[in-house]
Amino acid sequence: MAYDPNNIFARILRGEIPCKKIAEDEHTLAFHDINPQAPVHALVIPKGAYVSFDDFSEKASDAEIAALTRMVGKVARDLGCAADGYRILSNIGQHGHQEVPHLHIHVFGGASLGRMIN
Ligand code: DGP
Repeated sequence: MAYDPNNIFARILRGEIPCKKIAEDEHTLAFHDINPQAPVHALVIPKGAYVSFDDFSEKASDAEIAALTRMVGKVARDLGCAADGYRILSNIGQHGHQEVPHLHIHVFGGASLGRMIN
């Protein structure tokens, strides 16, 4: 799938649409989800044009991959989730029910989340 430069997260990255920013570095941006599914629900995205984790895992530089990983952990710690635990998730493509075609890692926390896989 070709990257759509007008997807909503690309527009957030360009500052065309506001977001509740949590943190930012050279390669990543973290912000609160507009429709939170848990007391903490953050999104961490790369600044590069990657449709999904599939795309990112194949094409991103080691620096971009490291930055995204570090930012996910930092956001979870900064939002107070590290002690009691949290969940990270990325929906990928049609079967994954991905809605926004720019890679995003969901960070859920702040409450017991229930089991997803038994
Ligand atoms: P997914 O199904 O994994 O593609 O989830 C997309 C998420 O993006 C969903 O939890 C809602 C969130 N979202 C969609 N539009 C916006 C927006 O304009 N701002 C913010 N902050 N989040 C958004």
